[in-house]
Amino acid sequence: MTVDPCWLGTQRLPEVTIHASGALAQTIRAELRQTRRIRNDVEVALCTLGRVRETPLWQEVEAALPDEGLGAEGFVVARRGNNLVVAAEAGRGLLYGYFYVLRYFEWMTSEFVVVERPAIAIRMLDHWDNLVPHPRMGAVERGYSGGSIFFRDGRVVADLTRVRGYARLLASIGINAVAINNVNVHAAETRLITEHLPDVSRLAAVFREYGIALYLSVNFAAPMELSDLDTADPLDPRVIRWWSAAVSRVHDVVPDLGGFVVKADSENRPGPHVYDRTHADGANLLARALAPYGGTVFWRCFVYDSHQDWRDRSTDRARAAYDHFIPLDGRFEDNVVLQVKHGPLDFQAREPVSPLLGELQETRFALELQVTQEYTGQQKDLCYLGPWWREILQFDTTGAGGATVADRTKAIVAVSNVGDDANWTGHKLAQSNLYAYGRLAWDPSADPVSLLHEWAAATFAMDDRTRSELVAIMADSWRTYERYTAPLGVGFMVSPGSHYGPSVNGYEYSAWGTYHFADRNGVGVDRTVATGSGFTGQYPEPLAGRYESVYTCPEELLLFFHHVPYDHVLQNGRTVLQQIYDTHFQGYDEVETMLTRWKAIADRFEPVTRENISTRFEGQLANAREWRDQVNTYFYRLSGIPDSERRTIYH
Ligand code: GCW
Repeated sequence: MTVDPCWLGTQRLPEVTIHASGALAQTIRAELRQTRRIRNDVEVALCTLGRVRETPLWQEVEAALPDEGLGAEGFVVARRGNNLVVAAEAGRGLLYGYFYVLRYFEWMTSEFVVVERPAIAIRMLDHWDNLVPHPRMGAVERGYSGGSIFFRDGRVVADLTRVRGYARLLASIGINAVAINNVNVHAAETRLITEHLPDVSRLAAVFREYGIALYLSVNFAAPMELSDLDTADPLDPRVIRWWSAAVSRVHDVVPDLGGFVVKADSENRPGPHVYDRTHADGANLLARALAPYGGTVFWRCFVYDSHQDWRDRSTDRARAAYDHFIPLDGRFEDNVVLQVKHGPLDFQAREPVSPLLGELQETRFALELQVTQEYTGQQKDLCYLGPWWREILQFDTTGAGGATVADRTKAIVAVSNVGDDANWTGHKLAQSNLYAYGRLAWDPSADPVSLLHEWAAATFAMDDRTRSELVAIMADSWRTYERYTAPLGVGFMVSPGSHYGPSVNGYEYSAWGTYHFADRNGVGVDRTVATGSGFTGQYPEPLAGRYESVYTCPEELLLFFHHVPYDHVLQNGRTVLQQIYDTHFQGYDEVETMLTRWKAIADRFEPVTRENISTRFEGQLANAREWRDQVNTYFYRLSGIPDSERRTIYH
């Protein structure tokens, strides 16, 4: 199998000299051996600051150093005459500086000096990979790109070439942490911290070469599953001792372990609630065990009642994360990071930003995104998520010109979309989501469309016009996807279980707390303080008031916050029902246009790519058609109100 080099396939550099030592300098040397050369007059030098005077541009570099220093990951790039110098404090900064030059070399033609430092300290990818394929979820839960690149047949793979390839891709976009196994930790994966440790250490060694820290998802009930303890109570001294011994064993083989990721008391996973203890008790147990080694616990806030009775209108899943965690704010150890999904529900194509991200004051937290397209087309449909993530990162959590999510978050995590398919991500163009995630994690102000250009230029050898056309096809695909799926922020009209394709009422009477409440008069979830679940009250003013009123609520979130009659009139003068029809017709038409435009450039791509993308676009068109017609028919039948433009709605 020829493995796709993704965005590391086309770049070229002239000769480079390295004035640095250490493991990561070795990695750069190895990288250079794989990089194609160009003949060029420019002399590139990479150096640590201690040796910057060995380079011709030391004065430029020293003058550019910020007062606070470059930190472990920052770097300076300076260009003058025929010299180009990259300088960093140490290995990781140098590695990122190297990839920066690789990415932009062709454009670095004039004199300049830049200083780069990541905006967010921990930039992580979480894998939902299973050591043993799960009977329903397979090798990778919500994975759409084949099997796991880490595990096969209940073991860590013997040949780590693919893992090394992954580590380079991640380092090239600035990722510095990876959690290798599913947060749903089943029996086999529980043993990653015992019998599989030698293999875990092999994986850690590969990631270490690229400056990436390895994390493990752990099972809160591990003490019971792996020893004869009959409890996992976080305050029980035996449990405390068990975890500290367990962590010490892990550290014997992975001395630089990043830490643990934990999903507890969530979707049937064990946790501290079983013992009437709090999430703080649970997280602190693991945090204290990890502290002597500098490790961190990522404790997920995806906690809600997954056994809800649909008849019960007093419970609102959207409230759950805030209700569970705000009362505990400040009660977590310093090495706990609360991991918060970007929206209050679950990675839908449109949701408001979780109020926890603005309201946690005393506890470190991480924003959690989903690169794997569980609810956004499963890498069958094209859905470039850069614009969505950028919107989330730039969301003003105060509603009044205050701190954005990017300003507040101490870490950023996303569920990986990578599997062992030859092209890593199933849909070739879904590579762009992985790329954009890394780049936005480094620089949350980056423009998502520029990132697409960057990605496309590095991925495909093609002329500027073709590239611009490809970018144009992709740039708005998230909004297209939003249009043909669940309307106006209502979410969860997906097929239960698989989460691909429409099933308008699929979740309406389920236990998962995800309802749209459509009836003959209207649709949407009343989450107001005045008459609904009170979720809007979790936001500070003026956000709370903005969401509370149907007149000021952002329209793309209208049905998330309000139950409105079908004839409610929107700002564009159209009724809600007409808007539902319009967006569904429009979404489908846009997919058709994407396909037509793609066909016009497809023959400029090599056959494997052409075939991959063409097939998926055909599938996307069928999917969009199904969404359009099911959603439109559903609302037409319920309301009896026809489309004002008399387009086809099946009766
Ligand atoms: O969206 C849901 C997914 C589950 C996942 C869960 C989570 C790993 O459907 O498959 O479990 O989120 O984030 O924990």
